[in-house]
Formats: sequence, C-alpha cells, structure tokens
Amino acid sequence: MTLANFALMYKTKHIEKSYALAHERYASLGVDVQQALKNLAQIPVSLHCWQGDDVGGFENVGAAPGNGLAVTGQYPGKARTPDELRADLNLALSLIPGKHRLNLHAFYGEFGGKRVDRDQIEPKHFANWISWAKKNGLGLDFNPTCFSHPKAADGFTLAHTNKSIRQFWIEHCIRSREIGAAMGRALGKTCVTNVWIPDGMKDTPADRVAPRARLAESLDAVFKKAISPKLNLDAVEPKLFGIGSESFVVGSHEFYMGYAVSRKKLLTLDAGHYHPTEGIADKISSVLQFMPEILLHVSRGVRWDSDHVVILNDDLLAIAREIVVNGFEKRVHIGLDYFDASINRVAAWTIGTRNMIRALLIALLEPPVIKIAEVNGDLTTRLAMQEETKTLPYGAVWDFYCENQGVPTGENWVTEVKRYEKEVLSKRN
Ligand code: RNT
Ligand code: ZN
Repeated sequence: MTLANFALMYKTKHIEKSYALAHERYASLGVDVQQALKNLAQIPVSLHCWQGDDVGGFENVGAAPGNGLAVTGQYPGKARTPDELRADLNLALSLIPGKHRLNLHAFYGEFGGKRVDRDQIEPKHFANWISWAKKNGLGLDFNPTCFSHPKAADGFTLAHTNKSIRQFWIEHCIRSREIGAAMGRALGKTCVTNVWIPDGMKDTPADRVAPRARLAESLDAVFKKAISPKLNLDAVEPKLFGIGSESFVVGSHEFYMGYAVSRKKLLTLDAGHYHPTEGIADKISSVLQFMPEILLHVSRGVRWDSDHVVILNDDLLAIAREIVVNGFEKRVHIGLDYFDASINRVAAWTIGTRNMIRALLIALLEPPVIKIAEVNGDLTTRLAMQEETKTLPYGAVWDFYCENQGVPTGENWVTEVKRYEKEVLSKRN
C-alpha cells in the first residue's frame, strides 16, 4: 500500500467514525440523518455564471458591467471565452456535492464573432451551453441582460421615456423568455428566467409615477405570450437602491410584489437588495402566502455592496431554515448572485455554493423538539434547544455527505483549486 492510499483509507475511516457518532447524537434528538441527506441531494442550487468573469459576458470582452453592478478586484485568471468559463465551472462543480443548475445571462451567448444585438438573440446562440448542461446533467436558468449596453447608458431600459428604447428592451426580454423555454424543453428541466433592470435615479425624481407606469406596461408586453410553465417560469427582481440609483429604483420591492401577485409571476428575493440590516429569510413565508413560487438570489450585502461571496452566517442559516423546515423546497428556487474579483473565482463559486448546501443541511438536521416546544408553549425549551443545536456535530455529517457524493471533504478542495490556478488560470492574461 502506498502512503497516499494509506492516508486516504485513514481519512475515510476517520470520516466514517465521526459520522457514526454524529448519527447517534442526532438520533437521540429524533433526527433521521439519512433522510436528511436524501432530501439534501434533491435540492438544486443555481450557480450564477457571472462570478466566473466579473459580469463581463462575451459581447465585448473586458468592459466593466456598469448600471450599478460594480465588481472590484483584479485577481488574475478570469475566463475570457465560453470554453474557459465552462472549464472553470466544471472544476467548481466537481468540488460541490450534489446535482445543480447553471444560471446564464443573455450576454453569455455564443455569437461566432458576429455582432448580434440584444434584440436579435436566439436559442441557437446558446446551443453549446445547452449541450454542455445536458452532458453534465444540469438544469439551466436564464436572464435578459438589461445593462452593459449603449441603450442602457442613461440608466433606463424598460421604463425609459423613449418608446423605441423601451421597445428594444421589450424585444430582448421576449426573446430571453423564448430562450428560457428552449432550454427547458431541451433539458426536460424547467428554466427560471429572471428579469432585473437597473432603471433608477441617483437623485430625487420629480416624478415617481410615470416611470413605474411605463415599467408595468413594458412588463405586460414582455409577458404577453403565454409560455408553458413546464418549460419556463418568469421571475421579477426588485431592489431598494443601487450604485447610481441611490434615490430611486423604479422596480422597488412593493412594485414587483404587486406585479408578481397580480400577474402570477415569481418574485425574486435578492439578499443584498434591502436595507443593510433587513434580511430576506422572514419574507419567504410572507410572500408564499400569495404566490406559488419564488426565486432567491442568495448573496451577502456588506455596507453599500450587495454582492459579497456567501458565507455561513446567521442570515444564510435563516434563509435555509425557512425553506426546509417549512417544506418549501419545491416552491423556492435557489440561485446565487455575487461577484468577487479579488479572490480566485472558482474558489468564490465553491465557497458560496458549499455554504448554501451546508446551510440547507444544518436546517434539515434541526431537532423536531424546537417546533414541538413552541406548539406546547414551552418557549424556554425552544430557546435552549435553538442554542444547543448550534454546536451539534453537523460538520461530521457534511464531511460524510461530501465523501459519499465523491467530492473533496473539508479543506481538501482548496488544493484542487490551487493546482488548477497553477496549471490553467495563471496562463491566462
Ligand atoms: C443586480 C441584481 C441582478 C444582477 C445579475 C447580474 O442588483 O442583483 O440579479 O446581479 O443579474
Ligand atoms: Zn440579484
């Protein structure tokens, strides 16, 4: 036996031993760990393609996104082509347990060196993405790209005062839904197409009504054609403020809440789109009273930035808990949305996605006594158990899950990313 094999065997034995103890401990609290792991494997997370190239897209490589999307950092090795982006995603996916999805933006189409404007995009421009997804057993989600474009330069798109500019973006969004449906059809997995627009103002508007009326009208035009919900689901994403739209955002929370409820659309809750101390976890059970499904953009706001890499903090744990403890796994589509160019981009995907899944696992392992105590009016036990639960051995269950899913346990994935950085990323410039 080689030393490496011995180390591997020792590690596996260690993981299994720890898991057995953890299993016992959870069983003593009435938690069925095996069932939790089965459920966990059924929850897909949609990885956002735009972490891989700083929201650049493949129309005009190198341009900064603009329209309030600020990516900071200069870490070397960002993907410059669709093939590079797919290669980077392949690595990230090999380090993340479970079967997941990829969330694409329209400007990641492959246009064969031709200039294809946003109002001209077609499913064929995404053929390579679709076959890559099929090969890897992934689902795809989609987004019209209503930013990084001369027709969005003044910060307005679907709510623009100019009718022909509005029409241009309406056409782009209509085509995006068709592409979403084509993806859903090709993969046999429903695509969620999310509309986010930057429209807003840096300073106090004189008229808040007219832009909102225009937005509602444009959206109605975008969604006019019925598309089978088996193929594509439409989502709309509100925001409180952005860089350059500090005083007014046309598509506010209330705007899109009303829109989603009245038009039967999915509402997208982005964790970075509210007041700095306002979380989205508490919103899930509220909005799900009035709409069948929602989309999440799991992110992490830090001061004025809404898009830091997702870490395992209280906000994330609360989001995951609201989904699984209430059995909302099928009604809440989980997507990620952050971008960090100051660290290795494959690591950024891996850290955020592993954390999302880890948070779901912790929630799935919640001892039933917490809910039971509440039902019985025993709030003392509820608080005591909420606190005791925080140090239960979920780390051992997580390692076991990773091992079973054939991905690196613990920090071992970092070695893979470093190797890739040396062999592949460092050669890009
Ligand atoms: C912007 C929104 C939006 C974007 C992506 C790139 O504030 O969160 O979801 O981050 O579409
Ligand atoms: Zn978002």
